[in-house]
Amino acid sequence: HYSFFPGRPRWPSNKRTLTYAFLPENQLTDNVKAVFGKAFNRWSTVTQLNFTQSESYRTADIKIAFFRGDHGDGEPFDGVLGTLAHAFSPPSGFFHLDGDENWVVEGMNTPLTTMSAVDLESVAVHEIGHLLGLGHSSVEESIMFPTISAGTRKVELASDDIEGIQTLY
Ligand code: TQI
Ligand code: ZN
Ligand code: ZN
Repeated sequence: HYSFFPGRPRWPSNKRTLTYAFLPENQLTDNVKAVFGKAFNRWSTVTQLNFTQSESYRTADIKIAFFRGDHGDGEPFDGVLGTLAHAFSPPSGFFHLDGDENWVVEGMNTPLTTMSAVDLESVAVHEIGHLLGLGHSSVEESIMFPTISAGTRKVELASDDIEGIQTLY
C-alpha cells in the first residue's frame, strides 16, 4: 500500500503547474532531459498536475541536478550503486542524482552488460513520486516500492501509485 510523508506535505492546490529546471553546469543532453520529461508525463496523465521545463534553475519549483559525493545538503552520494538519487518532500523540490552511477538512457544503446547499470527513467519516476509527496509502498509492483534490481527497468505506474497520488491530489 502507498504512503505519504509525515504531515502529508503536498504542493498547494492552487498550483497546478510545476516548473522544473536542470542545473546548467551539468550540461545535460536533450536525450537525457527528454527522459525526465517522459517521467513527469507519467504522473501528469493520472493527476491534474502539469510540468513544464523552465530555463531558470534558481526559480523553478523542481531543481534537478547530478552531483558526486558530498554536495552540501548533508546527504552525500556514495559512488557506484548504494544511493542512486534522492528527492525531498514538497515543497522543497530538490531532486539530486548520483553522478557516479552508470546511468542508462533508453534507446541510447548503452551496454547493459555492466552489473551496475541503472535505468534513469525508472529512478526519475520514483523520485518524482517523492517530490510530489508519496512515500514508499509495500506493493512490489509499484513504482514507490523501495527496492529495484540493478539493470531493471520499471517505469509504468501501478494501480497503487495511481491511487496514492489521486488520494493526495
Ligand atoms: N534513494 C532513496 C529513495 O529514493 C532515498 C530514500 C531512502 C528515501 N529512504 C527514503 C526517500 C524515504 C524518501 C523517503 O528511495 S535510492 C530506488 C528503488 C533509490 C532507490 O537511491 O535508494 C529508486 C532511488 F526504489 F529502486 F530502490 C530510486 Cl527507484
Ligand atoms: Zn542531495
Ligand atoms: Zn524512494
